[in-house]
Amino acid sequence: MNSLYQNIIINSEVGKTQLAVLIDPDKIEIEEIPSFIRNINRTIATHIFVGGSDVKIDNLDELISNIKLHTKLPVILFPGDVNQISNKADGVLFLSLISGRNPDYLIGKQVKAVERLIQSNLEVIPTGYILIENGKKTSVESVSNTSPINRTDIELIKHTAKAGEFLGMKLIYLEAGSGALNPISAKIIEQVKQALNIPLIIGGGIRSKVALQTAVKAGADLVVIGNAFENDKLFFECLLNPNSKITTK
Ligand code: 1GP
Repeated sequence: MNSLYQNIIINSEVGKTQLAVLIDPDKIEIEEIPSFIRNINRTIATHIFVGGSDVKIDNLDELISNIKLHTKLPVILFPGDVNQISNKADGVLFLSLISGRNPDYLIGKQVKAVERLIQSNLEVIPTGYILIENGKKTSVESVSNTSPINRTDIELIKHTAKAGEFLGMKLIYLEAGSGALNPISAKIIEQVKQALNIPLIIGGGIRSKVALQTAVKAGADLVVIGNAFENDKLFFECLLNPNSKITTK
């Protein structure tokens, strides 16, 4: 069986749009999971990400088990901290915040996570995480106490992403921040994608099908959407998959 990472690459090569729905455990009740996930199953979503920058959840295992009861989509952790690791998921983005200069978020928390990861069956995917300024302070910025890269400094964004690749990271994630006013621009995506030989994830502030398509057209291999699904229970309707069956499991 292919790994999660191999599947991301294969899907990219065949030009399949990859969409991850981000679930923030603090913003959803366990009782809401079945209907939420059934709706997601009807969309073009290919992944479910679980995490957030200031999650204080203690029932992560239960939440993820519940998600997995209702979908076959891979569940990947997008942890904001060491306590957001659950062996119930399929994989984890092993993030290093390479746009920042806070050693805790570059390597400190990663070292603390190792014990849990060794004991898990999670597929660990090393990911260079790059925060880009979008006109408003984001929670990643506050929690990590780091400055984002200015969106006009495309050279620095490109070089940071490429440095991540040279360091051996398998994915680069360009983050405008949850609820960002503006998503990462097509210009940034195009230029970073051109410089990279590894898949590119784009997230933050994407709240329409057009914005998703713009990111994909510019070169995003995988797009992450969180808030749009949380704020509008009918958002999934604009991303319906014509081939999906009503029940998928
Ligand atoms: C946040 O990139 C993700 O880390 C998703 O952002 O919630 O704005 O879609 P939104």
